[in-house]
Amino acid sequence: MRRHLLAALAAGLAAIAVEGAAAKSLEVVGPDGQGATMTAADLAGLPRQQVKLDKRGKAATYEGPSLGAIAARIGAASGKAIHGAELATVIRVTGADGYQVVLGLAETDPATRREHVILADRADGAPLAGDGPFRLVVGGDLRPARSARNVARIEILRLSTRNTDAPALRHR
Ligand SMILES: Nc1nc2c(c(=O)[nH]1)N[C@H]1C(S)=C(S)[C@@H](COP(=O)(O)O)O[C@H]1N2
Ligand SMILES: [Mo]
Repeated sequence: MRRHLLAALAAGLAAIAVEGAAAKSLEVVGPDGQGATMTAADLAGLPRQQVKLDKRGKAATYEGPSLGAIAARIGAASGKAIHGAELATVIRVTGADGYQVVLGLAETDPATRREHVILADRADGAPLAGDGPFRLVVGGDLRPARSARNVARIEILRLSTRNTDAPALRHR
């Protein structure tokens, strides 16, 4: 009897663990519109950074994979390839509640900006609770408005246009 109870408990815990792992995923859309699901395992191999977020005087240290590395993983340009038309490529980060934040791709590139931009999965050493599993944290921001909580989707959008009406403004 006791053994059955333990077996049932173990099965229950395993189910919860699987559910937890599945919930730790997000939708990604690459620059050509190709969609996919990125799991915690996909993110585990990416370079991680720590970034301080100031929440009205209360600072917390967030940690997680670089947003630029995530963007590169789903097909965006990175490093020196971020030039020309790619300077008009943006990343839209959307929370589970529909909250949207847009960053220029170049802003997320560690070779371009000193301050890091991360998709945090930990704060002050612990997994994110209600704000998780993922939270956007933009290093250098003076207030947390761009720090989208409960990130559910990351999209790469190319905004560059070749404006034939204004050839003088055409990028090189
Ligand atoms: N998903 C989501 N993220 C969000 C918001 C929101 O409404 N939805 N509000 C933003 C704003 S305006 C602020 S000031 C901070 C507040 O974060 P805090 O509750 O951790 O202090 O979250 C930001 N992230
Ligand atoms: Mo805010």
